[in-house]
Amino acid sequence: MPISQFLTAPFKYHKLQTNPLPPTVAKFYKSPSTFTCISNPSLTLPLTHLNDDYCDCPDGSDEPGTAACAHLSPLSPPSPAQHQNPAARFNETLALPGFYCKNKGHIPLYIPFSNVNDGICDYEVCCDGSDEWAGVGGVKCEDRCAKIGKEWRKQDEERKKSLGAANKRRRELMEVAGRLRREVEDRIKTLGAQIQGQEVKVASLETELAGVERSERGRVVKGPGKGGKVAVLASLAKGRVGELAESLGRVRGEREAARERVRELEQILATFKEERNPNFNDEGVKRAVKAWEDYAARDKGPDSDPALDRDLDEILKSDAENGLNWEDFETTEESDVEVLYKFEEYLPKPVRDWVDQKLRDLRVTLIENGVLAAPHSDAGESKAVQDARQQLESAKKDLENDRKELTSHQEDLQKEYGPDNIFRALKDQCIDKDSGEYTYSFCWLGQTTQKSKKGGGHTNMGNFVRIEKVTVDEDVPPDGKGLGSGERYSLVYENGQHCWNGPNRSTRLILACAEKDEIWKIVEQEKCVYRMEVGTPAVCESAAASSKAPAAKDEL
Ligand code: MAN
Repeated sequence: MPISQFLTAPFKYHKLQTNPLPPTVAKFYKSPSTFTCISNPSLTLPLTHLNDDYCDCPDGSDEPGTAACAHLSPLSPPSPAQHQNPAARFNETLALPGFYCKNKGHIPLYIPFSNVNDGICDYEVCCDGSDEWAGVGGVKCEDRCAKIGKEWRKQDEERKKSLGAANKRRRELMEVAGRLRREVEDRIKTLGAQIQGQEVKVASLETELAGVERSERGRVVKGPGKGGKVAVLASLAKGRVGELAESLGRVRGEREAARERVRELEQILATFKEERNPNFNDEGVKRAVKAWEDYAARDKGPDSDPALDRDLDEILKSDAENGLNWEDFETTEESDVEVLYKFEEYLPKPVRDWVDQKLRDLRVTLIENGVLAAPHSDAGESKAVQDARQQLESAKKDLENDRKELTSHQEDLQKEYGPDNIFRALKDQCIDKDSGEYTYSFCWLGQTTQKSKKGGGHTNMGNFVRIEKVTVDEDVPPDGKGLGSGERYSLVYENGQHCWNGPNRSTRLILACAEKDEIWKIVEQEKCVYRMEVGTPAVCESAAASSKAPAAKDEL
């Protein structure tokens, strides 16, 4: 029996000691007398039943070196993940995940029991050829672990170097992502303060506008166009001002003449009183002298008021001397209101302010009490109201814009940006790849597109909607450009261009660690449903955390 070559009664125990058994289960085979099924301790067998090519234990543990319990094994060969993590193949049925190839000089791996002694050298898993220990059909498998192990270590070295560079790049991306997030947070703070200030400003401009509108309601002159009524008014005013100035000059001259005559008469009467003969007892003269004395004793105030005279001097100066150019008003391009402001400037300031204010207040009161009709609405707004309104509108607009920006930043902070926010650093960067008759591209958190090499526009293959995690189990090609096994980040793009007789186009990106961003593979899984395998440093450390490193290497 070939099996006896592997395990014969006289040195069963010794053979089991040296037989390649995983260190985790070797202890179960150390008993010198009997063997107890690992997962079924109620079943005890004589040692002759071990590796006797007959499956006694329900968990297959009595046949660690033959294919007798292979029917208990999973039909498929161990996956890369199961190679990397042998524990993954232990389940309730099997005590051992497979035949243990110690592979000295390389990495110990499990091979399905069904592959043991099947006449084929499975060097990919059992580089030491131990799976064909029985020499079935004369097959002898040499030990190639030294060569395969050396090649593997070389590649592993390169993989590690590449992983080191990828992790470095990832750390850089993390820094950028962190900085971008902090910028958003800072901007939110700044906007918060800015918005508070703007709210105060808007409130004050609203009050100001209301004040200006109220005040403007008291204005009288309002022409439909520039210079219309004001020009007429200016020309009337010019004539009237001229007449008044002339009259004032004349009255002032007459006043001076009258004063002179009064002085003359007073002088005559004073002389008359001094020089009369008191011995003439003339009653008429006595009464006249008494009346003069009474008149002279009365306080008649100052002869003239110098301040008033100076004002009159100013008023009586010519228009040119006053700097008043009527032509400016008669031909002005400015609005009536502006002109009136200027017109008022030519009145003495205290008078101008007082008159202006009183008149406005009076008009406003009359309008508010329904005594005076409000100015016609079709007359348009005054420049003062327009300016106040414009300032208010502009402040409101700034406030609105800042509020919108704040909301968008706040929403942005709630968005999912992947592990450590890493995709924030890549957002909107795009990667292309030619595949078949198309050039495909994806933009991080943006859009995926397809463009025919024969020309034409881009076809939208989906817009980014969310990040998910998916489990993959695939071989990694020698160049390392493959998804491998484990949990992977996936970016889902949906609602692309509608597909004739099909759905809206959609794309799923599945990401694996790589030194640089690169589309490895594109497949149209079903009509208008695409899948892209993408390498990127963005998921490296998380990838390392989710898929285990090759197991048991230190057991060599
Ligand atoms: C285009 C491409 C293909 C897609 C067909 C569906 O040719 O977008 O990927 O399968 O349209 O009609």
